Amino acid sequence: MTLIEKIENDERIDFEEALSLYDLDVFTLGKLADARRQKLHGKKSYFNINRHINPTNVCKDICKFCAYSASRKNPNPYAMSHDEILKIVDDIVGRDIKEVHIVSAHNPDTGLEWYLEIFQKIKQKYPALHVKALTAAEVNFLAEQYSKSYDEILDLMVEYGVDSMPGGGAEIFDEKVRDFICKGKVTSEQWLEIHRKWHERGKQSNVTMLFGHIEERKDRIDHMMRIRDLQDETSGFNAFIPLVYQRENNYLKVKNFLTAHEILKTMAISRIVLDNVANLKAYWVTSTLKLALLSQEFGANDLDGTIEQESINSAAGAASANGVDLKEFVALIKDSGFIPVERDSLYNELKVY
Ligand code: V47
Repeated sequence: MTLIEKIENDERIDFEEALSLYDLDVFTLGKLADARRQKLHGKKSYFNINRHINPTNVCKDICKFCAYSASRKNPNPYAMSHDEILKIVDDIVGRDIKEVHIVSAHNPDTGLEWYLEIFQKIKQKYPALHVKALTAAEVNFLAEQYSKSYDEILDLMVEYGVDSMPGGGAEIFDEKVRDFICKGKVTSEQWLEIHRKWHERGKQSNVTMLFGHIEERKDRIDHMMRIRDLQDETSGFNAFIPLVYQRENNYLKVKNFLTAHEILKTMAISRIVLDNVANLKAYWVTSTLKLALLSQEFGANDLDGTIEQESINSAAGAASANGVDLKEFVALIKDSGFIPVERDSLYNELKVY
């Protein structure tokens, strides 16, 4: 049986086979990935109405790719008060927003309560609002900073009202690449352990992959394989989110940037390799809206959301500072030949447009 037949028969492929997929032409890959997508989701493309909040940019870690944290290149440190965060939440709830995605830098000066009590305050006021918050990198930071175990931090998250965990901080799991781009931060093993423990609590999360910097294709496949292994154990990942590296205002000197061709191939390959993760998110913030729409033909079935405001990726050059208008978003998905479906944070359908 050829590799293509194997994929068409929905058989699992191994590392070498996955890597060799990059040798196929982009259209063949697109066709294979689209068949998988259509079996699971037909022509539906999901999104949610959400708002990102990034409460502080003060960070004890130094990731070379990051343009968001306060540093020599971005000397504007800030940390929002809970009242400031609640004011944003008050405003968005009135506009039908159903999820807040709260991610911060690793600020050693705020105290553990500052990180956690805001979730409780939001949930007490708006029990129906989904709180997606704290990456595994933040969990690791809080555990180290306040001498707690992961179990203790994760239990506190549940107690204070975190509904699901975002997929940030995964970057690239290969230890050599990881050491170069973000040494000192949560390790790959720790990142996976934290998500395993979160899933063991009956909770769900996402997983990202930062690509297009110094990693090689084999590192991306390795990253996907480690995710697939954990997902076999827990089934806790809702979505895989490849993040296209943004080049501005950071310390990572990358000469060659990804072509659209390579991004689409990677999308398609991740749909094929991650046969146990239902949703592949084309995060328009880092890929551009146009390429995210095209990614729908290459396996992606989710376009994240309207976002409203975003600070981490836009600091590094992404055109996402102000989100996207809902009407325009829906029209773009329709015009591209897909069915826009508003979902909640756990992928229950809310409205088919
Ligand atoms: O982990 C930082 C990335 C992530 C850059 O779970 C960069 O639904 C590109 O994880 N170029 C945070 N990326 C964002 C994130 C996320 C986004 C949307 C949805 C979800 C979800 C999660 O942003 C970080 C890091 O990998 N990032 N700098 C950069 N220069």
